[in-house]
Amino acid sequence: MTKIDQIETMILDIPTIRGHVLSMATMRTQTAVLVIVRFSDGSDGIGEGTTIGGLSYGPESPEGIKSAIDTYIAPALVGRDADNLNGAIQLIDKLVKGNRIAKTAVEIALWDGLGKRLGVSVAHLFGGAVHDKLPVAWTLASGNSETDIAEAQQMIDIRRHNIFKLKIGKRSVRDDVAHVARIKQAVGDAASVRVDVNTAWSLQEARWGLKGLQDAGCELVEQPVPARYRRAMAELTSGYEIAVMADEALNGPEDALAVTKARAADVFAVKVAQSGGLKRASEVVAIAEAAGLGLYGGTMLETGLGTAAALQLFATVETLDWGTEFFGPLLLTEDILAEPITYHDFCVQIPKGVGIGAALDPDKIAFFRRDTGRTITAVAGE
Ligand code: MUC
Ligand code: MG
Repeated sequence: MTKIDQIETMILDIPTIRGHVLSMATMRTQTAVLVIVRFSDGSDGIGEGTTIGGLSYGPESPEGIKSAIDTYIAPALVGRDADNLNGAIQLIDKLVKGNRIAKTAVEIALWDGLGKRLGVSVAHLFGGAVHDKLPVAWTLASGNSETDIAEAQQMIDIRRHNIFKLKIGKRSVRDDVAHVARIKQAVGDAASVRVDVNTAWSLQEARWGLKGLQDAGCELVEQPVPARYRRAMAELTSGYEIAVMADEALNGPEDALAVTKARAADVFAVKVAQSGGLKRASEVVAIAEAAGLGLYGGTMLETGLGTAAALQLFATVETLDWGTEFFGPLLLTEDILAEPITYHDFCVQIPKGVGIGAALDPDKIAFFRRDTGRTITAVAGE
């Protein structure tokens, strides 16, 4: 029997190519928790657990993710059967409440290890890929309409993206709607324009906002109100033609079921990290499919590693009506993979190879690791 021998974690701080202005934080650095699981047969698996803007997006911080793994998850898994993923997932769910991103990081590494030992991709372990590429959005979040328009135009010209998600919610609703209308007018029919409010609006602000966004030609609004405002989300979903997408409201299959029952979204942004891992994310997908809801592959702006893992799962999903946003590595100044994920013709390619189809670049890891690498200060701020 191959056993789990050792679980190593480290924090990486990687600068972003520009400030990424979200309603709750401006990112100038992305921080990822990297997990390396070593197995008794000499093989290994790699995983990533990443959030956005320290503790400003969700309840787990990078430091908390590392600590949860080192203190609680790793000691429970060491010595166990490496090939029994369900056993490991069930044990950790019993021993550790919440901490979905920490669980995700370790679970991805276990899937990667299993795939590598069997000589197959993680998509194969989830029943087989039905896509070799997926449509991929880009987020316009420079904080400036002119810069966003120039960026959008460049992305269309080089055929990298023709779906744009605009980050709004920091300014007044009126200013935000004007910003979205300007960008939609500039790109016209060449691109789909959507917005993500990251929970910043009250229900009344959302009513004004959705009306204005709809008139401006915006197709979808993501998480306009706080995650716990399920009734408000239901009113917005039924009250407007613009599609309403749940993101922060979806923390695993239980939330997916509750949001579905409350008719509180038209579309699910399924994030592997927020779901609690690849298996739990596949369950969220199944609930949306059964309910006839739209699907979108969401990101926590992971590096190439977490992005490769998500691509393995979403390559197995029959219909992603709203595409994906697996552009995380493109927001970073450097990729940490030996062979970066490729993007062209408005799509991201599913990595080939065994496991999650990704290998680390050891020099980049040494450079960006917080404990021994170069120090980068700004993590998130106003
Ligand atoms: C989010 O809330 O969706 C995904 C893309 C992006 O730019 O930010 C994230 C977070
Ligand atoms: Mg979102």
